[in-house]
Amino acid sequence: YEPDTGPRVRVNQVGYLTAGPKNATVVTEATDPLPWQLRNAAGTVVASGTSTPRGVDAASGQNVHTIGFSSYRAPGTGLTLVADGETSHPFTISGDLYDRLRSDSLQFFYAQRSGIAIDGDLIGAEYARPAGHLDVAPNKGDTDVPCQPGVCDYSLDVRGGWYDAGDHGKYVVNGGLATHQLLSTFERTKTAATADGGAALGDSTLRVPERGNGVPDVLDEARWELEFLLRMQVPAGKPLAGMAHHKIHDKAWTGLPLLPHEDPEQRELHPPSTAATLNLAAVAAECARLFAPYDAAFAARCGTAAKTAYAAAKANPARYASPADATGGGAYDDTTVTDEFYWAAAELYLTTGEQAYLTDLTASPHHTADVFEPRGFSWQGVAALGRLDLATVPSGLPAAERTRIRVSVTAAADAYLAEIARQAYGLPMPGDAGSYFWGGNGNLINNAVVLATAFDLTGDVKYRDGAVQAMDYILGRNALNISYVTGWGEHAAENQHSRIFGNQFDPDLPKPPAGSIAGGPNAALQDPFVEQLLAGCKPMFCYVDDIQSYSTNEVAVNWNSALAWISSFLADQGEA
Ligand code: 9MR
Repeated sequence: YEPDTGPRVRVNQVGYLTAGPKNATVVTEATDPLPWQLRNAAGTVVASGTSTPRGVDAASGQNVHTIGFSSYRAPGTGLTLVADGETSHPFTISGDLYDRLRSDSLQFFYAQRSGIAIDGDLIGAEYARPAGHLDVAPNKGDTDVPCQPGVCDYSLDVRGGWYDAGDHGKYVVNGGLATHQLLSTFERTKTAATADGGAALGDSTLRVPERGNGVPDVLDEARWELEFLLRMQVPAGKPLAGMAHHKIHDKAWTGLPLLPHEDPEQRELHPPSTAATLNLAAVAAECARLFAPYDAAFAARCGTAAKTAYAAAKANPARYASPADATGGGAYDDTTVTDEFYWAAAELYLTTGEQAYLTDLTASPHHTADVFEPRGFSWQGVAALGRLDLATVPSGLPAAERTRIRVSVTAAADAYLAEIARQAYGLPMPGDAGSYFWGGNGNLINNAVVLATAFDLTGDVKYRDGAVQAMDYILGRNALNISYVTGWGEHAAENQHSRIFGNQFDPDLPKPPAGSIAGGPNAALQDPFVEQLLAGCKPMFCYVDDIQSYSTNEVAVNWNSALAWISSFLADQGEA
């Protein structure tokens, strides 16, 4: 199988911020520097220079050179870069490149909503569909969902929330991470200088049914999932009260495509877990502080749920989701929950200022450890979320403690910058196969979130430039010459694995909406389609834009939330 990788000059196909870094990669046999030219839409050469040979890139197996044209700052469209007889895909130079990606990436969550009819007038007629998983046949839920046999003797109304990914499951740990990233996208507007007070994330900035209700739309979207997460908590009076059920999904796997309202499978609640409970505690604590100005009653409900969940987790510190519980839905198993304890204590402390949470936080092994992994944070490792919020959200932490925490963020960002400099494709991930795993695009963007936070804390543009370079990789500067975001870039992914966006199998169904990001290359080839097709692939080539490849090409709320956070940050950079 030989993918069509187009021109050998690889650029961010969306483009480059006017005053930002501008880097490209050329695949070539040449070992000596090559001349390059930047051409405008009329074909006139507007800048030129010579490339820097980088040798063979381990992740792609390609001999590559890098091209830097950061000093060129004139806005324009239809620009191309020419080197070694090849002309890149066209791109734009502009200060507002990312404005619409901010809203597109957030809009994805509305399209993923469960328990509500999707309004075509809001996001396009092709995305209209009836409400999924209410008590309308052939659906079996989610208004009255029993546990798996033997797990509990009650049923819960767990309607709503977002479908996790290409399946119809709803998982507390992953939904919680995504909700956190939406809440954090909003919370950043209160602390970051370039967020300009958050006007771009206010009411009526998204196409959601709640627009115009006086609440910022990104909070409305987050609330859709928060209400679901709260419903997953074991009610008072039941065994394990206050814990959160780990997940709810179909009893058996369904095929593709399948619209949510047509899913005939029995829905089941899975056992409560410590990880899910702490995840709920953390996100509900954030809810309590962020919704306070808009809906005091809801904020109070979140605050109570957060405290109850945290106490229940302390009383049940080692209830782990089973890795074997993966029929009809993903396992999302995790047997290390010290990081979830740390994150939850951090959020509860930031919201309440109470000494008890600070005591737990300070006693956590993560409090002084380096919590920033080279390969990024995700649903299984969440200590970084606590650390980033402790660094940015105002609190009563002693000044020296705050400084130490902030220095840990910039130190991590420095390490990601060093990695970017080592990589010929400029990504903030180590260059070996271990960086190419299921959902790795999300982890990579999360490293950009750390870089962006370091910029917010210090104003040092080298960190902002690092975040931009990470997005260059996501949007086309890569071995496959593909943008992993639907609708963004000349050659972009469009067939992501999804039961809803099943266009590749059924032309009556839509493709994923613009702003949907694919999981990305996965060298472990964990689905039968790529196992066959891509056997022996070099890590950066272990991806295919086919609906059948769930291990490389699925949509998911946790990587779209990373995209939303970073797009919002980049949209705020404007002409900076
Ligand atoms: O993102 C998850 C990834 O980290 C795991 O390795 C993988 C296999 O367990 O599962 C991924 O999550 C999937 C989940 O299990 C089911 N819904 C779709 C998710 C995205 O592919």
